[in-house]
Amino acid sequence: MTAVPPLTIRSFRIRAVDAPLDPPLCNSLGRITRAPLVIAELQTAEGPRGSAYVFAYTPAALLPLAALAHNLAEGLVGRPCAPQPLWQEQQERLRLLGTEGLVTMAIAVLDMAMWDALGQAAGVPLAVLLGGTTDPLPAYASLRGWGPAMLEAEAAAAVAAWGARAVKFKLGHPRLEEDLDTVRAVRAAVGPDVEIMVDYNQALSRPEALRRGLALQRQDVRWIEEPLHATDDEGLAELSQRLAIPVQGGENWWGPAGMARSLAARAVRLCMPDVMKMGGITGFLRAAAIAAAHRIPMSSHIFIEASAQCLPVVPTRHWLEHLDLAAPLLAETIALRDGCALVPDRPGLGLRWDEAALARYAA
Ligand code: SMN
Ligand code: MG
Repeated sequence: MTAVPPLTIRSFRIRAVDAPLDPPLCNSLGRITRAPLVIAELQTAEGPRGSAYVFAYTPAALLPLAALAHNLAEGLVGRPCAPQPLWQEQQERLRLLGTEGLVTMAIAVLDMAMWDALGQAAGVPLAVLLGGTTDPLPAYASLRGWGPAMLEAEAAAAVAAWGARAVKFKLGHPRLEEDLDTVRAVRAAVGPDVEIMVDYNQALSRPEALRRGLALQRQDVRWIEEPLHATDDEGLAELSQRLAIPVQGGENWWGPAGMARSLAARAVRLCMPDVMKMGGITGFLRAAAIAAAHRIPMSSHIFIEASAQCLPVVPTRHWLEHLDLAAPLLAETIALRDGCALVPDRPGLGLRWDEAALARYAA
């Protein structure tokens, strides 16, 4: 039994950094070249510290998100480091403002830092504190490129480097034939035994999603992700019924309640809630219970460090998405071997910051 002494929140330090994304992340909307991240560092009165990061998506949201996290953190000073009741309390207190968007993202970074501190205090990885193990997790390579030439090289490199047994990449070219050419090129590069998943990032209309889905299901593609706008549950449900290929989604659901609404509507057959948009570890654990109740396989979305600590206790665990956003800021990144991510054997979330890099990319 791991003994965790009670911890009290003494202070939070909030930092904004603008890290390079190299290579850039491409999709049908363009190229993302920077990762604007907000980092929270918690100091407890008893000594243990915790830290975590969230992704602001666009530089325009970076400083507002940092300010919001800072302001919410002020209200936690002096309170017990008890992420579950504090999460619930924030939901109630922010009810009039509403919790979707930046509010949930700010709650998430504080929640994750608190869970990290609990792991640090216990001296065990968060996965162990949550009652799981640190066994290797099946991971897929989430590719950053766009179009056949870039993607076939990137897919082959992931298979060669760490034995990736699945790859995902973005589609949504102007013409269906270009999407199919891309799938065929990646298939030729990885061979018959590697699974292929595709992601439209909400780019299609309802009729076009049906047309492309019907064509893709003849190509041995394992899922079609976010073909429609993330809020179009009705369209997604209809598409899910008409396609043999599973519709995947969830990275844009806000909180467990948002996930519950989409699953009740039968929008998707596979899910991948985002630990940030769920509101942190606390929200992600609730999401796992919802997925289990619906018997829907659950993968993660980016945030590889926090996701790797939570997936071991997800009852319907599916894949860890491997896309390493924070790598330029970390002294050590999650290792990959034989198609799996190795859950770090360090306490808490296992983040080890590179202080020089944090200073270099400070925003
Ligand atoms: C994605 C979205 C936002 C940032 C990185 C990646 C993408 C995915 O939709 O599923 O990986
Ligand atoms: Mg996606």
